[in-house]
Amino acid sequence: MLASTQVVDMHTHLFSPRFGAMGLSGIDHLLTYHYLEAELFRESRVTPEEYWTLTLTQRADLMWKTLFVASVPVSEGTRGVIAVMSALGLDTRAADLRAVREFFRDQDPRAHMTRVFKLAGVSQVVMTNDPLDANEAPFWEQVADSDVRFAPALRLDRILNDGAMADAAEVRAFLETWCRRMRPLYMAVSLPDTFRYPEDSVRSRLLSEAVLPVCREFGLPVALMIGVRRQVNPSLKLAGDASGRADLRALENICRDHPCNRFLVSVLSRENQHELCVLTRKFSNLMLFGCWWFLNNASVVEEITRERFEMLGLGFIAQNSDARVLEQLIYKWRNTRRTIGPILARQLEMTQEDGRAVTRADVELAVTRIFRTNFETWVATT
Ligand code: RAT
Ligand code: ZN
Repeated sequence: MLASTQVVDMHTHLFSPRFGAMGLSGIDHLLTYHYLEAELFRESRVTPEEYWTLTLTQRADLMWKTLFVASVPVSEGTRGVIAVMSALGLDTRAADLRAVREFFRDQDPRAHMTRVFKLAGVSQVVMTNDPLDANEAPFWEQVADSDVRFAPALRLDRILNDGAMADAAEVRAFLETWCRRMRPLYMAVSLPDTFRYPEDSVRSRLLSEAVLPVCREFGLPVALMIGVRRQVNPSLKLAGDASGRADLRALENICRDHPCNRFLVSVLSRENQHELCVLTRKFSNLMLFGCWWFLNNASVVEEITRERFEMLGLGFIAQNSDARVLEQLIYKWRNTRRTIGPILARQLEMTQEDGRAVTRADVELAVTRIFRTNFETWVATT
């Protein structure tokens, strides 16, 4: 059942074909994923400064040699590359990447994309679209996207975290324009572990006076991803972020003060997971989603998903992939199915033990809710 259910991947960093080279695919991007770069700097003598002077191909070669040829791929990140290669019929013990690169070069991009979606069991992915990204903005001037497999989400980090705009009226007008142009399923922001709400800050004011009102106007939820400590080690670039325990009273306040807004929430610290479940039980305008980034490892996914079933029943979104490279969909969703399948099965088994026979239809309902319809319902404008 879990294997055949088509999931909706509600937060990724993938791009539809219309965004051209912004959409990453292939072995070189798979190997230079920042989850792996963090591992490389611990296994190789290369310094980040040296590494960043290399070409993409050279970086991928170094990664392959260090983590896959001279070592055994055991970590979640390295096994991901192996799982993708294996699913595509590639030699996972190759001495170098020549044949692997050739394989990707020979693929027809559209047919390959369709194959990846099929292998991953994914019907739709939600992108992360930053209207203030100079590379991305021009693509939105073109005609609407015809590829329904990709849906937009309007990312607010530059506005709420980087001080790109300070005037609430200006931000409001900007967001209204972009909601009309982009037609996002939701707005989204990642927030530090120090996030407070309300507080005397530009972020807090922009949230109350611009973001939340525009979300209400357009019937959009806002996704709050709380607990990232950006650039703890800046020399690692994207791999230089860490996580921190947040004070979830901020979330409590924002949900209570804005009952007409809907919130999608993920928190990065393992230590915050239980209180997030508690808060989700208190606020019907809060939908918990995903096992984010450093949590997306079997051991943690297992622990927090069990807790979620126990405390929230089927009322949460079990996972999103956060994929940055197309083919990562294959391994990330394979891992999710492998880890969450048995947990759900055990949960339903206990329901049965307690006296209610579980039918095939019950299983189907459970699987589709946590991997698809909870999200679809949450973003459906009424
Ligand atoms: O998981 C990641 O790839 C991170 O680098 C972040 O992009 C994070 O998921 C985010 O959306 O901020
Ligand atoms: Zn992300």
